[in-house]
Amino acid sequence: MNHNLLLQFETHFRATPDKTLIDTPEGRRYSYGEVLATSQRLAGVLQSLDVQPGDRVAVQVDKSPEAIMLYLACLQAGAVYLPLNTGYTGAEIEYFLGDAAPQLYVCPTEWEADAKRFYQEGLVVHVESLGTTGDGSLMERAAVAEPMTDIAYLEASDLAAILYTSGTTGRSKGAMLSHANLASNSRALAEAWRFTANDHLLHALPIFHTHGLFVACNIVLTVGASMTFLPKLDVEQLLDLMPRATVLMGVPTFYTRLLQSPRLDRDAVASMRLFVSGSAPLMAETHDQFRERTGHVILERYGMTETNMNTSNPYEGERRPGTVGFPLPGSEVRITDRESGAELPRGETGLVEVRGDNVFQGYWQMPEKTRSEFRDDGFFITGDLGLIDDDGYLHIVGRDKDLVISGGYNVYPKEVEQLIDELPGVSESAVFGVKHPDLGEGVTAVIVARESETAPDEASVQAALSNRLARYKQPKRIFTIEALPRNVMGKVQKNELRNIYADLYAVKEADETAV
Ligand code: MLC
Ligand code: AMP
Repeated sequence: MNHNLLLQFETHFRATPDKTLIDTPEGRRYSYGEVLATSQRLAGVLQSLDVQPGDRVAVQVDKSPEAIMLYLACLQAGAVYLPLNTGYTGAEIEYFLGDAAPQLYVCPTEWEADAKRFYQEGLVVHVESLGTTGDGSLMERAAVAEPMTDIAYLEASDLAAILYTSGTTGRSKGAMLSHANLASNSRALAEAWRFTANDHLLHALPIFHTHGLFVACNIVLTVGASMTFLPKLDVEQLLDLMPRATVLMGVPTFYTRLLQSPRLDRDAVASMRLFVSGSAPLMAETHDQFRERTGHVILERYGMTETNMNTSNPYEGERRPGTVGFPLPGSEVRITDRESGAELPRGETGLVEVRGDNVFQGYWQMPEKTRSEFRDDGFFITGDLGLIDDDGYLHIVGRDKDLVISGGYNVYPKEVEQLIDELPGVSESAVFGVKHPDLGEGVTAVIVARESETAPDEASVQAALSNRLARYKQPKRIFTIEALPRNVMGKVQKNELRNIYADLYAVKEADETAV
């Protein structure tokens, strides 16, 4: 049997070729038939560039319908789609390309001349460009390419995608997701959230992460629904488009920002049947305010790049604020003791572990790391801390991993600390998250000067990091302190730092502005 994920979408391409699959706020519209034809030509381009099944195709482009067609082309050709955040800077990109050794790197049109150096440096075999309006060298090639018509024959464990997630050791890890991982999870979600071909999704998330690419797009493609692609979150635009839509998926920042608009009321959401939140904790307060304003109870779910979606609050039944619901069909969740690894009874807090068809194949070229994050019985240790209550709802209560989630993007402090520590005059540093009204957590740093030297000031640290880290990873505020708080074991006490700076980003009552 061919396990290619594309087969899960294929019936809709054939059955409803005239139906709109993707449209854009400026009125561009792509039917299922058009998407199929273009993606088949793009698959033909991949073949002409000698992209073989299993080869990586690194795609670092701005959001566009054509980027989704390229994703579909990779599935068809059996290539491994490797999306990269456009915010990544030179050194970050070089690491990903060096690690994944892609056959092809696709970048925005305006980067193409510069990106040729990756080819010259031997990091990739081909460099092509893709713009947001159907432009770029890749589309020029597609216009004259011979379409690929067959679909690569694949095993369930063959890779569909590699998504890089930053690591606690500072080195990013490529999470390998198979065709069966993605296919099973989108089927489970479509069923759990009652998706049908009549749904229309408002899509304002980036498409280089699990949430915007797999959760959102794969569900739409699985049921033959349609979606509007917004380039990024723009609350007023979202509200303008809402009367045409039935579902919105967002990170918690989407909902806190929507609540700031006086236009958000019951009339504005009259056509909507579902609001989904995930990627970071949704505050119970946001949940309650949203229900009061709109009558809708946001459905919160829990997932990870490595595992796709694990749990969800119920579509029918109580959606409990502050919880992430129950395991999805095909997924198992257990809570274990951090020290002994033994499973804990309901109500007790421990490590969240998951197992199921949704769980990834391991980290690209990191077998040791992969082994250390799995139990012998196949459960994956998420690094999240949680408990299962008496009614079976999972609560995520914290993280065992040193991680900051800012506006739904993960920032691993180690990666930032390593760069700060290299700066002249810096002895050591600590990076941590502080409650932020818009982003959930704001990345914050403290530095300690070398003995009898002066530490660089905030602006110089920010300037030094600006070309080395994506913007969202850069600390919003940086302070110099005498010494890092440590426990008797010498471990830096980030909780203490979080407490000291707890009100740093609090909205000031007087002027209502956030830092
Ligand atoms: C943008 N900026 C951020 C940021 N996003 N800074 C910190 N954290 C963020 N998340 C910076 C920009 O670089 C810019 O800096 C300034 O903030 C304003 O940029 P913007 O482009 O106007 O920001 P905006 O569009 O408002 O973006 C905020 C956001 C966006 C929250 C809407 O970040 C977003 O869409 N996040 C979703 C991330 C996501 O999809 N996560 C899912 C991962 S998958 P300057 O200085 O240049 O002005 C996953 C698994 C799962 O976690 O369970 O889903
Ligand atoms: P990522 O590595 O970007 O996929 O981020 C995954 C992490 O996001 C998880 O391990 C959790 O820490 C966090 N996360 C995702 N969804 C939720 C949620 N609903 N509530 C709390 N944390 C979440």
